[in-house]
Amino acid sequence: MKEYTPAKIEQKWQKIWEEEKMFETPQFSDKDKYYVLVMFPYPSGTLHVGHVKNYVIGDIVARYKKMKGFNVLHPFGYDAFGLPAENAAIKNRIHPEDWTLKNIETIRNQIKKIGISYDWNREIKTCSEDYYKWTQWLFLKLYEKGLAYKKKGAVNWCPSCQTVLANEQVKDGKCERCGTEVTIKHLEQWYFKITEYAERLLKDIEKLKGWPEHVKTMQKNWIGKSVGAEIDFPVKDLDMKIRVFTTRPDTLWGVTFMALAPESPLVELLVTDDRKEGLEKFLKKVSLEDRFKRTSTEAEKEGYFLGRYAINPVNGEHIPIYVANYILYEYGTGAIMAVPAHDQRDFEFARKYNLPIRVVIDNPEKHLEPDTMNGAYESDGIMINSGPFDGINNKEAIDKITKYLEEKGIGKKSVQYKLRDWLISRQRYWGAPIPIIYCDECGTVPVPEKDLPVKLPKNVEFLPTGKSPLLSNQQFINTVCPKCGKPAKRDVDTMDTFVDSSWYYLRYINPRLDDMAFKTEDVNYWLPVDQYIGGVEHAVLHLLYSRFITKVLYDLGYVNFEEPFTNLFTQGMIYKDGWKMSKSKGNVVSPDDMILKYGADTLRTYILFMAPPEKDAEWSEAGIEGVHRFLKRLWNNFYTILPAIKEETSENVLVKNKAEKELRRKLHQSIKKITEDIEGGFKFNTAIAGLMEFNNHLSEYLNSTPQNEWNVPLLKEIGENLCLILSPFAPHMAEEMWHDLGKSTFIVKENWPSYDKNALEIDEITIVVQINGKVRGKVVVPANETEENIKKAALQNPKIASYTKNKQIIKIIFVPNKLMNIVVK
Ligand code: ANZ
Ligand code: ZN
Repeated sequence: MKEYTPAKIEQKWQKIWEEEKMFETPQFSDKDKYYVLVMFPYPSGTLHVGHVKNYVIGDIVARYKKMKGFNVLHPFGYDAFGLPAENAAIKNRIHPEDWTLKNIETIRNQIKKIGISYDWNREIKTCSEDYYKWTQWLFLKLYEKGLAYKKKGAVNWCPSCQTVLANEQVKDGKCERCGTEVTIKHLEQWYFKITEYAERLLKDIEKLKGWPEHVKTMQKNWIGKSVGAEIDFPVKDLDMKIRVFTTRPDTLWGVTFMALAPESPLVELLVTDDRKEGLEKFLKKVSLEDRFKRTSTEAEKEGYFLGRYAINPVNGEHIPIYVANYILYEYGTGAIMAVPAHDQRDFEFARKYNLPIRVVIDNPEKHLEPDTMNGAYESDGIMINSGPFDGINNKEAIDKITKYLEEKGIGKKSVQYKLRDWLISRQRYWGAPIPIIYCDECGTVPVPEKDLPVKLPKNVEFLPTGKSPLLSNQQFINTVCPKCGKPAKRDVDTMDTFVDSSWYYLRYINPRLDDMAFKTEDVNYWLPVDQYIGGVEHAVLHLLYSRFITKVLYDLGYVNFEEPFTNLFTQGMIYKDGWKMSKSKGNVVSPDDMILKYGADTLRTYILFMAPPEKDAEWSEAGIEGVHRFLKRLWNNFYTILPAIKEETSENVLVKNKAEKELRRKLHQSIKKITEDIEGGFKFNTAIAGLMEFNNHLSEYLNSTPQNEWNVPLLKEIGENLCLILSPFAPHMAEEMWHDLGKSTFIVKENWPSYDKNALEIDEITIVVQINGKVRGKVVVPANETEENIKKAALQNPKIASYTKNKQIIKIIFVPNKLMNIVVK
């Protein structure tokens, strides 16, 4: 019998598929389109099996959808700019470009050996000129629309990466990439006005029916919408008002002090002369504190009295004004009305500085007394001490008071978002230059589209110094003004790589187009992406930016859809020895090694069999060996029956006995199960388990049936269908078997099989019988037997009868087709 030699057959079919252009996607077709997209990798080294999981999942979907008759687009590329490449290049004393291109070479070869069905003609690299030219074009489009702007402000600075970071790149006060504590610098930077899209980005989350709930929740929280009111508090003795933002206008009568952010310019204006010196000291102290720690809920609340009072506009009370470390300058108005009785932060502050606490919302269950409270009462209740609003529910009061403030001209309804504008400039080398020129005469001038790309020069000293490396290249900086022709200077910053990846899914549609980023007509045919697959680490950053850019392009009339990704699947990670696979942990498993040892088909099948694909899973050598043995058994079964079925011409399958009927039923049950597992949400592990189970039935049949009694038409039906349902998981092996059957077509061009409903019918079923929850026997009954008759059969069964003898039957629990539990006393 033919031996299973993965190394030989895998290389053979990969070569043939390539020659036959098997996975090239026509731009248009009569078929329905299906766009499968996997998140493209940073080429920052070689791939380990954890990365590969993403691509294998995508490949199952792509191959399956092809067989279901779709025109499938399944492209691949590289997120090739960025800091990892630059840092590694510095470490290895090699140019980032050389380093990146070398890695891309390696990764491409690694992936080709896995047999992923990519259309390699559409491969893109974000670092190539013909790509970043269009990233720069995108920047210009945003600039024209007033959505790209420069401003000076407090920005996140990573001292180790030596560059600014977007808010989204800061996790718990640390650089998302290197873990270094982020500091604050005051710098002039470029931003994209994502805040202008906050409401739409939030509202359209509802449309994302095919996204995991947790990802949608993370986006909602990141956008962070708060509805409340802005209220003006006049300052005593000064002609000035302080505006606050509050989500709780219902607590306005309970305000006992006010607090400003240390960065607020109002602080200097308000402080009385005798308090100036103390203020200096306080501000200095705060400036040394970490901003993220300072404003966290656990942090010690601290403040300083400015010597000044504000007037509560609803009751005329004088309230002291403080500057406090827990107030953020960038949120709301940078100032708050403090209500210690109902806000925990204010409560802690009031206790520390001996400020009054006044309850204005009473707990309906137990009357609140400020002196005995040991924390703020933040729940709902009944309004008290609140003038005309006493006695009503505080929830109701929120709207009423807001209206009241609007009528009196003291305040107005206000909506705030936590989302900040997207800081996109970076003081690093390896990225797309910002296409802007500064001219003494004309000011800020965008580079005209015809002059794109602004090429990233190769000859640059890129060691991080905190300044843009492009500053070191005079040839790059010095240019002429496109408007007036006088000498001018280029912007020396590069764009955040998240700009590159915010639109790459569009470029795959027209990857080689050189006079446009993409064709609207083509993109409108292919998008939105039907299935996006990637890591949950991008739940906010990349996915939010892509949604934003799509909406901008929609508004500009370049695309006719507002959301780029209809369905999103987030895969789990692969662990080894209890740790997430990573080079630094030294626990990576290389796909190349696994392919050498077991073959790509085994690797693919094992990765999917390990666990449900959305779950994290632990790599196990025994596990992959087990899967390899399964494929070998399947192969052996196939080649055992091959000589017989190859000769068989009849398509007419008749089953003559119970064993044949059962085997055919199992086949069609497996087709049904595998189809439903794939369609019904990526249940690849159970689909593979279904294949294994079927293979066991086949072995059983072959072992118990002499060859001259084989039902050959049935085995032929099995042989053909096995190839088809195996093919998304182990495509090389399936293709080899398919061709050995004498087929001249390629399996991915075949139709996915449908199951025969009639074959699924069962004649007899086995019911497990329990007595008081313990299994005591079985009864075999006709498939559609009534519950009553099954009970009778069970109770008459001698073995069961011996357990029920002289006992009282209390009740009988019946699970149809499975189980009967007789409860006795
Ligand atoms: C009075 C009040 C009473 C408040 C009360 C809360 C409870 P979210 O939901 O996060 O939007 N706040 C406003 N601006 C702030 C800033 N820049 N820095 C720190 N805190 C700020 O929170 C809104 C609430 O956070 C606002 O409502 C304000 O405190 C505070 F019983 O006003 B509240
Ligand atoms: Zn000029």
